[in-house]
Amino acid sequence: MANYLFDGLFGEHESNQDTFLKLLDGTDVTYAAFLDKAARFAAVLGDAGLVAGDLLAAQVAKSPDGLALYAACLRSGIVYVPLNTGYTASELDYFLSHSGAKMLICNTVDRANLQPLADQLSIRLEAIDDVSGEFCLSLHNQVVPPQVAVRDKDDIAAILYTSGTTGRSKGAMLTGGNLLSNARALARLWAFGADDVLLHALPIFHTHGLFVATNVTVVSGSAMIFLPRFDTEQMIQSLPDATCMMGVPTFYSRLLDNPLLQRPLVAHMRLFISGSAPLSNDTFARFESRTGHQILERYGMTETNMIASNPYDGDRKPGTVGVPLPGIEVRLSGAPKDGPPKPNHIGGIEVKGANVFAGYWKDPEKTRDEFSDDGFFLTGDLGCLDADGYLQIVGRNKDLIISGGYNIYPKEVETVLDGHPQVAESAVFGIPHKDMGETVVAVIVPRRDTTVDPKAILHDTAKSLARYKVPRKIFLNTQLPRNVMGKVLKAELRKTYTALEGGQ
Ligand code: MLC
Ligand code: AMP
Repeated sequence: MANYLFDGLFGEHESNQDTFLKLLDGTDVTYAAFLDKAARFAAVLGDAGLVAGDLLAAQVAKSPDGLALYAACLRSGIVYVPLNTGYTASELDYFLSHSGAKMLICNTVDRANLQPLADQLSIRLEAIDDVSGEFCLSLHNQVVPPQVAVRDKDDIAAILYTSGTTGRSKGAMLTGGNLLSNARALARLWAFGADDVLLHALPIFHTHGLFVATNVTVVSGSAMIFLPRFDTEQMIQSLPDATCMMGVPTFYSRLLDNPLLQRPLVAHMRLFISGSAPLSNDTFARFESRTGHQILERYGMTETNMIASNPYDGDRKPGTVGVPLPGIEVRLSGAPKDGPPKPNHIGGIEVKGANVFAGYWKDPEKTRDEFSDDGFFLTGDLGCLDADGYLQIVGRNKDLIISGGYNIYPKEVETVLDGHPQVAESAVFGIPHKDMGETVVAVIVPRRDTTVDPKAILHDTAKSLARYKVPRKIFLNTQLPRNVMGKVLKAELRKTYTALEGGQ
């Protein structure tokens, strides 16, 4: 195969006149039109000097063109580095410097803000939606698309940055083999077909929206209702035209808060899938009683794509993430090597298979740290297996907060807070939140002889951190609880402040 991933995903769609994207304004984009746009992007990127193996970073609002840019990179073998649209310039500085991306694509509204950074790093900056700019104009003028680049199964297709427990983000390198094997496995498992219409309201800079939702749709030749973002009313309006939906648990709890979500609205739906964060038993039960549908929960990670899923046919057990996908090995640390899993044994979840990434970009040491000697990836999640082999995630041995499906590593936020002139030290942790599952809060020990202004601290923090990482509340204290080793007792803080906030 000339281009393992691109051909595997899009190979059969070049002249496919079926709808790929259904847009809010009533426009439909066919597969053929989408791939024509991707070919034009590929030509423009080639003219700009990018070749297979170069990195392209994109911080773009969700749009059909944003998605075509992803397809263009796969077509040209350019390594796609999608970035959360919430990242501030100072966060981008790290991603761009570390990745060594040759080009950054943004939206026109952000261009002035990003130009100084691009100049400083000598990165070419282009706006995807500047219709009068040279970049977009040359898109229309392209007539002969370049050859599809030759890419192997093991070539890196994308690098997705994930935060780390040390506060430093790591770039997970995903190969064509990783992405295609997972897309095919999921499409088969969830019985996706050409008649499906997926309601897509997720961002397209993360594994969930970009790989799970988009790649599964493409390998199945189905269509997506491509919403710019999650909006409950919009979802309710779009559900009658969809057959499936994927979302984080917040999508489901927000839908449940809307009285228009009733059985007749979704009677025709084939499948509701949830992931990226724990789906509560309460949401599962309320959704089933209101709609008659059992949400299918699955589990994955940027580094591993999807690992386990509840079945399409068969028991969907609430509170579990189902069984490992075909061909993927899952084991728990400390479990006996042979024989059936011991019920109630809790261990670190370790994974091996074609889904597991190729390592962290420019970080062989970190890569080594996160694999066992026999090649299993250590997820940092804690789980147990029931007698039927269903995996339950019972906790994490990584200091991580998941808010509305976004991961926040406390260390990164603490580093920023600790650098503030009013702060002596800080502890950041998550407390339960009705809408987001967890929300970020901080306890701050003020510096002596300073007047603290929590509002000012939060305002200053938001200058360097994306807003979803900024604590929703700051509590002041004279000291942080520590154990004898001097480690801050986060569990104790979580308990104390959850009680104080009444569980939100
Ligand atoms: C937005 N905000 C958030 C937030 N999303 N804060 C905390 N957590 C979040 N998830 C901030 C905004 O910046 C804004 O801040 C304020 O909250 C307004 O919120 P909102 O309007 O209510 O948020 P909304 O835009 O509706 O977004 C909420 C959401 C969105 C849940 C719809 O976050 C979302 O689409 N989440 C999906 C994330 C996702 O795709 N994760 C997959 C990761 S891949 P302010 O300060 O300006 O008020 C992965 C692997 C796997 O995990 O297994 O899938
Ligand atoms: P990310 O690094 O953004 O890819 O997030 C991956 C993490 O999300 C995993 O390590 C889990 O902690 C969490 N996660 C994903 N899916 C689920 C799920 N269904 N239930 C609980 N946690 C999940």
